[in-house]
Amino acid sequence: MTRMRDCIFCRIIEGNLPASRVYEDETLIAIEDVHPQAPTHLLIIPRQHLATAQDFDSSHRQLIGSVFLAAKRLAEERGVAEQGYRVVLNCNRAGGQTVFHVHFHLLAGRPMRWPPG
Ligand code: DGP
Repeated sequence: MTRMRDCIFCRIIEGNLPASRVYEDETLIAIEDVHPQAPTHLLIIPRQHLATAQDFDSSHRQLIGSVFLAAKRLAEERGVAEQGYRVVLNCNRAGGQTVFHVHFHLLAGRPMRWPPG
């Protein structure tokens, strides 16, 4: 699978940069966010290097579905499914994206405001 040498998340996926892994399978990993914005803040990261959500195409349908099923399971494991959680994808700069390897935030453990900032 394509890896980007200068990509933080590719390095974490390869095991060359430490991270607290909470889940992994053949298509994705989930880690604790290093700057948590909620009591539960996990990052669900596809193993395949895609810079942004704009790189998704129809070949990624199964991958995208796997992300949401992983989010559901992780929320259950964390005991936050019933109280509620949020799954966020930031796309490009104005969307709040800072790491250009596509990833989904799973946030929970506090009330989520709307609209988001
Ligand atoms: P975004 O702004 O959507 O691109 O989110 C990037 C997130 O990645 C941000 O919440 C902080 C987190 N992050 C950045 N570098 C690292 C790292 O080296 N390790 C971990 N665990 N999280 C990181």
